[in-house]
Amino acid sequence: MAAAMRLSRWHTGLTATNPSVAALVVKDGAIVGRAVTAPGGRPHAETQALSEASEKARGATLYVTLEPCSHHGKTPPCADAITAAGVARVVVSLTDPDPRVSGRGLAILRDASIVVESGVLEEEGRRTLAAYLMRQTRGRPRVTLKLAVSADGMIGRRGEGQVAITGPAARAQVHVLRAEMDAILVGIGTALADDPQLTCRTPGLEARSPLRIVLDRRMELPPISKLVRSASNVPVLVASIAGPSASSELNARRAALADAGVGLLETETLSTFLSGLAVRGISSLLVEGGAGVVRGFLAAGLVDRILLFEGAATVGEGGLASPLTRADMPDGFRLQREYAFGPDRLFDYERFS
Ligand code: AOF
Ligand code: ZN
Repeated sequence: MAAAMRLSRWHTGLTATNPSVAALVVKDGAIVGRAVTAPGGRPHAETQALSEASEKARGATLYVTLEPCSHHGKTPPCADAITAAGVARVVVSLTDPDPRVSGRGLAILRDASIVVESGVLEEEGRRTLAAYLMRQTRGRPRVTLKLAVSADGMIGRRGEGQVAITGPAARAQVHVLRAEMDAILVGIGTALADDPQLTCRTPGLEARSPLRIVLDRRMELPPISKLVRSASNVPVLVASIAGPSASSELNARRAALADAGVGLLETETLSTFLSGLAVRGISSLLVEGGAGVVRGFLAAGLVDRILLFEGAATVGEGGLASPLTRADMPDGFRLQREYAFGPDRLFDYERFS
């Protein structure tokens, strides 16, 4: 199961609207089939692992990180495929909270006289599939806040675009983080000041860029911005929360963005915005700033994880104070892990409440 968990993480961020599930078929102590949910979500892990195992699946044990599905979706139920293949025993980490499954997958297997064990490495399963579980049980994505704070507590300099707070190793880590996410978000202030691309540029992982979202009440994202110009390659969504009432200018900007291939989402609150993302199958969201957006998510209690990079560099004169430092973490957040990237450090906090 530990090996399956590692495999599950391989495709994290690539399988929306599905979770990244892994399956291993083991026969006489050897792995004879091995698979993870395919990019885009289908085929599911089990059917691929079973087809690799072929005849060897008969009498074998199947390890799978999530309960096999029981519903007829875009593919037939995995539980039926497992039964048909003659698997003798199935070991599962988590039961599936999807209301279409939710215990029915395990019941199909037991009814076919397959030995079923579930709850194996359940804690690790919860961590591995945390984003999917959040979307299924709370109807919103799991929100991770990422901040880079200088040694003197600043996140940038007034009137300047991107200011180097951390070095190349920490920045490379941010790109890997983007690859694991379904979506990434910045506010319009940051989009205008920095003209960012928000893609994953880690060599070999370029195809794993998440959906890029700009919170932009008045839909002011310029058609000449890097984001809009690349929207046909990597999708962009402009989201307006409690935007102004319709005007001809607003309509013109809305039409220009839509013409450029940018998706539009208009909602009334941060919370309905997040449920709108969940409906679109987004399970994980990385919030990268700026300060106003960070404060908004924190004030609404809609942050689950905080990744705080502490840079060795100082900003000095004209610095913009960080909305958050290690000294003033909101209630409920606990430090889980700590890393060093060259001279910079990363503190990983998770919310427990
Ligand atoms: C599995 N194995 O590898 C995955 C599963 O849209 P569909 O038909 O693909 O169904 C999506 C649901 O399938 C999803 O909500 C979850 O319950 C399950 N994901 N199930 O047996 C897999 N990725
Ligand atoms: Zn399935």
